[in-house]
Amino acid sequence: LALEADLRRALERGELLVHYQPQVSLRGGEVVGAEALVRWHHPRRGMVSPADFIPLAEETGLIDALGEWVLREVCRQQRQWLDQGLNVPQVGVNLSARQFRHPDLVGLVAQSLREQRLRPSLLGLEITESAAMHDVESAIATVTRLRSLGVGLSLDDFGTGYSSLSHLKRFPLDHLKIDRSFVSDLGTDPDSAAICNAVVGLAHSLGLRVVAEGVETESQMLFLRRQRCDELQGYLFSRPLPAADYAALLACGR
Ligand code: G
Ligand code: G
Ligand code: MN
Ligand code: NA
Repeated sequence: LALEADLRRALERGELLVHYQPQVSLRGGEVVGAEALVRWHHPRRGMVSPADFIPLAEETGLIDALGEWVLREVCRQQRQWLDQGLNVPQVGVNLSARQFRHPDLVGLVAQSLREQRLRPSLLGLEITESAAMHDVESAIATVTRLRSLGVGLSLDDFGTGYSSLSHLKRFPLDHLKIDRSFVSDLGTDPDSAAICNAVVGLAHSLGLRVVAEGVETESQMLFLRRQRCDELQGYLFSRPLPAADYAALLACGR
């Protein structure tokens, strides 16, 4: 497959980059974090969406090298911003199911932090609900080891998998991210409103903060604020931004 060979070379050729989507507090409106989202600037195809190449990378095993690159790149970038005097919040990195099961994940995360002398709380990791619930006992063990490094841990795409509450409360997480499918249906589907409401209540009862993803409209934002959701991420506030634009946003918010 042409795309697979291309992706293999993309890493070496520096065609991958990371965009940063800000997350803002629903109370004060300040930027409290960001999600790192990888982008591939292909020399002929133009921008290739991660929705197209992440699944390919998972199937072929390239995700290990790609994921390692993203992790290192985010740590390098956070260090550079710190050295420039920017007051940076945590950046969350997505882990695919295969990365999450990798036997040396904890070592890689620890090494990436150490290399850049980065405070662990400046890095977050997002694991999907389905990856977490696949092999629950070993997933809890992995999250517990990651957490003891001091990094943030979010459960991503929450509401789309099948978390049992008794399992959920054994994961030492700090954020739940409400899947954007529920947010986008807020105005039209009463079930989605009920689900958002239930997720916020559940998260708070477990001591977790809630991020709503994919917030695009003012009315979604107002609804989520009334429901006491903590943070929002979505086009309403900002698209994922190139690193320089995200840094400029942080700088003007100081
Ligand atoms: O930006 P969006 O189109 O940006 O991303 C599409 C999908 O790709 C999302 O499900 C997102 O979680 C995933 N994704 C984006 N960046 C990364 C990454 O660095 N690693 C992994 N594993 N998934 C990512
Ligand atoms: O699977 P994950 O939750 O990591 O994916 C994040 C995805 O959501 C990325 O593809 C990102 O570009 C996308 N995204 C972020 N904000 C919005 C939004 O407001 N609307 C839509 N439709 N997608 C969004
Ligand atoms: Mn995510
Ligand atoms: Na998500």
